[in-house]
Amino acid sequence: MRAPAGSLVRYDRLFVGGEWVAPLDGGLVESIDPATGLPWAEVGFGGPRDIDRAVAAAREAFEGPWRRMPGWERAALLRRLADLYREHAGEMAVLESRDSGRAIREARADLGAHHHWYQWFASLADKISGRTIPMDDTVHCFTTRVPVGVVGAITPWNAPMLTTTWKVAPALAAGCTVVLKPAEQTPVTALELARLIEKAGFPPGVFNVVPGYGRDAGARLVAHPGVDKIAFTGEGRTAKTILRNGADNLKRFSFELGGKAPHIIFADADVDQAVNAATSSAWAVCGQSCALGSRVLVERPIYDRVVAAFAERARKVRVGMPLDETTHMGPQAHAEQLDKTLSYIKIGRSEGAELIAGGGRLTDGPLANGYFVAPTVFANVANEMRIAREEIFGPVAALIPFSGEEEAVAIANDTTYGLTAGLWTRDVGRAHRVSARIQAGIVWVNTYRYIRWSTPYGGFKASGWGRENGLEALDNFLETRTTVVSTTGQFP
Ligand code: TXE
Repeated sequence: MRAPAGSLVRYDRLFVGGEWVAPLDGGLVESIDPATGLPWAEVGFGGPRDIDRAVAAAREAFEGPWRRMPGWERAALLRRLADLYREHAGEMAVLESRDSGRAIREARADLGAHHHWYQWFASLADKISGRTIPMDDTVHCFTTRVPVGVVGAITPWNAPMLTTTWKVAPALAAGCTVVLKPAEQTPVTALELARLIEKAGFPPGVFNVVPGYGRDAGARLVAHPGVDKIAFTGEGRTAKTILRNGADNLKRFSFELGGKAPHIIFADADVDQAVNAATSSAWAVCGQSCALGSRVLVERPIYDRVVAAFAERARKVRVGMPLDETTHMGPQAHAEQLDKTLSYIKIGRSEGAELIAGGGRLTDGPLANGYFVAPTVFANVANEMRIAREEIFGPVAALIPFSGEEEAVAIANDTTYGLTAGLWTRDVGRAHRVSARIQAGIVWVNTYRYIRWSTPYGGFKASGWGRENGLEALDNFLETRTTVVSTTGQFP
């Protein structure tokens, strides 16, 4: 499955029905290392016929061994997977770093925590239960929670394994089977996950991976009548296409889409802490995360101080090769994202925002051919500007001044998105008052991007449908069946 092919690492097989198979459609596609702009791996991409086989395998497993397996046995398999994941997280972090350009220390910290998701959802797998419903003494009414069926998981390239883990752990815990279609730019770690699932001893067909393009493999998965549910992370526009294409059999959908999070810093905050959080969240994952506080709202009395601190921090970020242990920030994950980020930097300038740090591509020395962008800070941004309204997905912070709570809330909510938000204040009353008015799925107060397996995560408004993580994540993969049994045998 994984073999050196000249200077390229080759992953030429798909994982379908518990076997490593050559694609029927498609063929080998080069995966580009965004730090060099050169291919580093060759990956077998599947197409519609491969999706068809994977869905058939997932259906067979769902109707057969997986449906019959008691929750405690599913839990044991998930625990075994958690142990294997922990063991291999270091190697997988290196592969994710090569494929997506994430700095190795960030990738290692991220992947090093994923086993907790498998452990935590394992602990829920044998506790999925319904309720008894009071009606009257002629009937006994109860509900059962049953798996939704075959899940098509479609993931993006910015945090390939995190977005996969957030879907696969609850889906398997709920008793669903999965066909995973990873992003075309970052397919490698999904195949490594399949190796771990195989090693853990899951029945064939419970988990399948078909790397491929969105327009053929992804589109077929979405339209396939044998798929009961699509769990997707990616762009809002893609989500709308998916909704239309998957409408025929009225599949279930959960969507985790973009964000343009307000990170609000009041003048009474611990400004140093707030700046630490706001700057690190502006540039983490090279700006390519939906959770980042890309709109930094700063109360006027401390505005100049925060602007100066941002500029200073931006200059200190060590941008470099992803596998270098000292690197803070790697390149953009692929060439289109590089172009997108650079184009927004141009837009910000033309809109009249004040560029106070960064502002372009970095091409010095070893960075010459990679997709590196300098950490960029715009001050005096108005919320009407495109750089404050549209998701850039690059290391670009927009600093917006405000006066008082009312204006902070108005600006924070003046967006089509509603995924995450942050606020910094020492006033406990204000913390509760303001956070209660923010239209976002998660609001962090005096902290930021603090997420665990148990924390429900998902968007209001155009940021998505449903919640990942937490007990709520299981709802994505379960149906409720109500049973009413007559105790008298009499009708009515
Ligand atoms: O995402 P797409 P793209 C945002 C971010 C970024 C922009 C574009 O702003 O700059 O989206 O990224 C699959 N049927 N986010 O174009 O297209 C595709 O193969 C089925 C935010 O790469 O949404 C990949 O596996 N599947 C986001 C996945 O969808 C299709 C993370 C995501 O790709 C498909 C990523 C189709 N018709 C980007 N078309 C976040 N929420 O964090 C594509 N795909």
